[in-house]
Amino acid sequence: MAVSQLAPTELLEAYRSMLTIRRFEERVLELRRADVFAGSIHLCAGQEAVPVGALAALDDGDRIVATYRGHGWALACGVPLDQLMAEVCQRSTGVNGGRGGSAHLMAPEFRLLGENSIVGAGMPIAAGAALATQVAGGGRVVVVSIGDGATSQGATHEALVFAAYRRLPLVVVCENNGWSEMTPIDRIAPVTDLSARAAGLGLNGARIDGNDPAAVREAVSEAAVRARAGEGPSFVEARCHRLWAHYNADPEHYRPAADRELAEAADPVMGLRRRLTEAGVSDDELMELEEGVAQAIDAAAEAAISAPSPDPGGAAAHVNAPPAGAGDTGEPLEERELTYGKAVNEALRRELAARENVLVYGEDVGHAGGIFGVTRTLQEEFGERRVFDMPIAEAAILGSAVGAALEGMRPIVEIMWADFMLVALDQLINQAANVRYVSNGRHGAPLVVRTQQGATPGSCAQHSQSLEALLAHIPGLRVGVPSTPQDAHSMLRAAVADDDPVILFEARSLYQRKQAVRLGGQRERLGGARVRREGGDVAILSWGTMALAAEEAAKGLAAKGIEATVVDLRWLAPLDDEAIADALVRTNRVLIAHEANVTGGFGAEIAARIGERHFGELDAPVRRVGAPDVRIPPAPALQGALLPSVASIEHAAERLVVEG
Ligand SMILES: Cc1ncc(C[n+]2csc(CCOP(=O)(O)OP(=O)(O)O)c2C)c(N)n1
Repeated sequence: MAVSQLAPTELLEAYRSMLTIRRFEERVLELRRADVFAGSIHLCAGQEAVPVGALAALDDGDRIVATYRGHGWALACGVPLDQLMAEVCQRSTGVNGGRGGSAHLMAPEFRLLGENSIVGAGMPIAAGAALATQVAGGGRVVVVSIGDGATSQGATHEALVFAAYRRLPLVVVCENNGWSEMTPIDRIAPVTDLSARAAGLGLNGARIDGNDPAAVREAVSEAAVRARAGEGPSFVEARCHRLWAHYNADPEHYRPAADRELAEAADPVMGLRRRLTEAGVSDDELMELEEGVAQAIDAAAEAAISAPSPDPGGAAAHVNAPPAGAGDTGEPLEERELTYGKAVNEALRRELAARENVLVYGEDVGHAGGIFGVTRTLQEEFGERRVFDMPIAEAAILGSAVGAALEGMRPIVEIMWADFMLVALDQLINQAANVRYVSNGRHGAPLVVRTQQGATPGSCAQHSQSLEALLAHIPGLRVGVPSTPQDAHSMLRAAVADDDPVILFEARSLYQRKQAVRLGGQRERLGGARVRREGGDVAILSWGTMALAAEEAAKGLAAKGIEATVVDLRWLAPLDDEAIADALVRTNRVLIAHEANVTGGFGAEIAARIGERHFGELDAPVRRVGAPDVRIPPAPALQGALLPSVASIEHAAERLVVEG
């Protein structure tokens, strides 16, 4: 359908929406130049027909994920003009109270799951939102907008592979304006027919005129019909022009004048106005509409300028919701002898049974039941809809968990080895961790990542790291390191109940350890250390594999007449500062033991906190035992020389008591 085939009222409405976006962008550029707010803005002038056409094809329940160039999408979604203007101006009245700004705003209440300032990162999130609606049988469609540059991103590729494999109701709208920031797409991509790239991954592809809102509407509409019919994702390449610079301060020294002239000649707002005139709409009618748009923009700008800045007193609020409290599982209390791995399996089984919105997925997790057998039989019991295998695509695993969580699911995803998480950390650190804060506390990403870590004989330097400190460093994430079958079970159940992203670092070396595990009854709260042993001479603070080693070391110390308190901290975020203070008061000597490398290990954080809060109370400096700052080799003889052990903990604790 060409523009001229739209009904006159539709044509006028499209013009009003596109003009509103254009005037909005002009005004925020002026406000930025007048220093009404700080930072960069990426404006979408020249691309207005894409969001306007796309939204015209969608239903009220559908969802949108946009890029940082997303003001047009926000307006087309119906985010109120004044709230959007105030957000771009970083005011308290903004849709996110000034926490999203121009490039990272979130407004799920208006269908906009969020903009994204990380190129390509919205793709796996959108795929996850599409997964959520597919699982829930909701019939929704998720539209994700990306630029041409974003088609080269790993996260984009992973999301397309995942969406095609699961036939997710996802419509990718690629706004191909020919520029990846300052570089033309044909300089960096041998295949510039971007829909062909997607076709190679099994998606329906279409290449359309992105200056024409009717062409966009038609293509998105067809894609949405296919998506709702269960026929999977589509890729709509909307060819358009970036009318202005990449961002407000970009001098565009790299851009040929001819390219800018081409963009000006193709201006979709002016083009639509000409067509309206040709269709017989009078100048008076157009001017009245234009006056109305101008007044609305003026009012929104004035309101934003005079709106208060966010209250600095609230700057630290909404990083996390309160941790999940204790609760009744509604299951009879029982005790069973289980291995650590089986205890995790039992927690997953019970959560899948208890909550329809729990999903369990990851690489080899479904059919095979996990490379360590931890998810065995869950797919048989709960079906492929809720327990399934993922492509080897960690960004898709983690990002889809964010999107699914935003849409009401409680995904529990497995990253096979903690080392593999490193290829996709963006989705945890830049995405999951931000949701609550950026949305001003209105939304969360309640997902659980299970992974396993640590060194075992033969494990190479890429399969042996202890990485908990990396994630405990990130505000917004919760981090647990269970050391026993009971904790592996109970902490996972607490994690699923929590409203924020939780990462649980299991220990591969402990999967076969057995213990009588209490199941059912009361679900424990999230957080809190466990005192494994009490003694007055020295406190050993530890977690994960070294918590067990510390208990063993304490037995050796006892044989020498040294009584140790052993605290298994279990959760590093939130950290049980009280348990640390109690142990310190009881002993006045603290040893911290962890398997991770010492520099920047979480022990450093604990030592610093003790220094800040308890300076002068100790009889000896805080000591740490951990792996030295060396890569981990597979040869057991070399590992043995590096890794902390029962003996090294015992030796360090003894020295602390004897020598101070
Ligand atoms: C992961 C990542 N790498 C690099 C950047 C810096 N950057 C911001 S915008 C941009 C260009 C993106 O081009 P495209 O996807 O075509 O979108 P457009 O700017 O044309 O809307 C780049 C490289 C970023 N924000 N995120």
